[in-house]
Amino acid sequence: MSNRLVIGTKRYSSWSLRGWLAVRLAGLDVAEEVVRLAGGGQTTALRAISPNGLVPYLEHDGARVWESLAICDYCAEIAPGLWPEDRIARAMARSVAAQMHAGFAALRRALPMNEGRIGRARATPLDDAAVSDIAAVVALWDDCLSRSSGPFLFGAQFTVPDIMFAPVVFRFRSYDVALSGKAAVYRDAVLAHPLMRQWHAEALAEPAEWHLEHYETLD
Ligand SMILES: N[C@@H](CCC(=O)N[C@@H](CS)C(=O)NCC(=O)O)C(=O)O
Repeated sequence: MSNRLVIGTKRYSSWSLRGWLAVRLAGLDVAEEVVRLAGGGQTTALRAISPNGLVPYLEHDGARVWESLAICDYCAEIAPGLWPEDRIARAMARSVAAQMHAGFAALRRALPMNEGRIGRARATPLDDAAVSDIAAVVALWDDCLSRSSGPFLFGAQFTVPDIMFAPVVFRFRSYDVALSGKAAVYRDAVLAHPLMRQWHAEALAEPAEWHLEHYETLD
């Protein structure tokens, strides 16, 4: 078994971004394999690679790990700073990360990640469920940030909750979702992180043939 992290098209693959951030922050020495996504779960090549037929997927020193949150947890065994040290803060961080992993489906549906799109709001009004998801995310961030020394959700380190929300930050920039106060400062800190900048640059460098019309024409 090789040491590798398999991810999808960087322009669109929000779950891949989470796995990649965890692996990079933990400093795992793995080869990166990017699979061109067909969209809508139609990337048949993935079925022969990962047990859930999805990316991200990690092989590391004999371990096989799939599901982004499991990859975060695996990386945190190697780099414990990926979770807050304090037990009570860690309990909250785990809950926040799990809430993002399991939820906010309406937001994800209405604002799919597209790193080629910057600052263009959806012309079609967002449905109530998406608006309510955005408000819930901002409330959750505000709650964490009110207890955090900043700039991230649980202090100075980029931890798993920040990883889980990183694609949401990209989406808020792409679709020009207005933020203010602590949430806006947090968004800017996440966008300024060197790994976020690297992912964005690499997404823009992908071949134009990889672009999916559905996401590029969303209005
Ligand atoms: N719950 C999974 C979701 C993974 C997922 O949906 N990945 C998408 C890419 S963002 C995928 O592999 N899609 C396959 C496809 O589009 O064919 C996780 O947390 O890793």
